[in-house]
Amino acid sequence: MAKIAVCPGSFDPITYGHLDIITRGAKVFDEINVVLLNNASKQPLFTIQERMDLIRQVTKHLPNVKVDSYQGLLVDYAKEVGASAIIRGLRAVSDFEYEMQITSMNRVLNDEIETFFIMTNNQFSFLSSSIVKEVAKYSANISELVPPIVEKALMEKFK
Ligand code: COD
Repeated sequence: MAKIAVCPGSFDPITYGHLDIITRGAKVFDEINVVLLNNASKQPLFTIQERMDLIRQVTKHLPNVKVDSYQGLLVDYAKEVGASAIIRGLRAVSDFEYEMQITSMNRVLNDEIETFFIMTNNQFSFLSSSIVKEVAKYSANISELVPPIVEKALMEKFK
């Protein structure tokens, strides 16, 4: 049976940090479903369609990666697509508390789905979509933080 994992997030927009987690996950699982979900504490800059298009374009070289969006609970989505695992990235100790909280909540909701953490690549340990948006607003060089197509989309948003 194929081992399917979901890689959930806001991806507003996708960065090289996200891409690194997706790429490494795709080496371990047969299929990765990158899924855009609603994070109640975030106000996205990009629409769902824009974010999905960007993820699709930057993952098109990975044949076992699919991109999707879902209005609902992550565990319900995972069940719908037959996934047995959730992949999350960990950057620093500061991520731990939040990740622990959502992992525990997801386990209460469905204890058959395991969460796996992939430690960030050192070079991306400081990187987040928020920090990228913050500097892109001031036309700073973000070419080492996001793929060229994402950089272009950010420049369009802030022009
Ligand atoms: N290096 C490594 N990993 C990274 C990096 C980096 N530089 N940047 C981000 N990541 C990882 C994050 O740690 C995370 O694992 C993933 O990439 C996605 O990050 P974000 O910021 O795009 O996504 P979040 O954290 O906003 O996603 C939260 C969800 C949308 C998954 C969550 O709110 C959710 O599940 N919503 C649906 C409702 C639900 O089911 N709620 C119950 C659980 S609380």
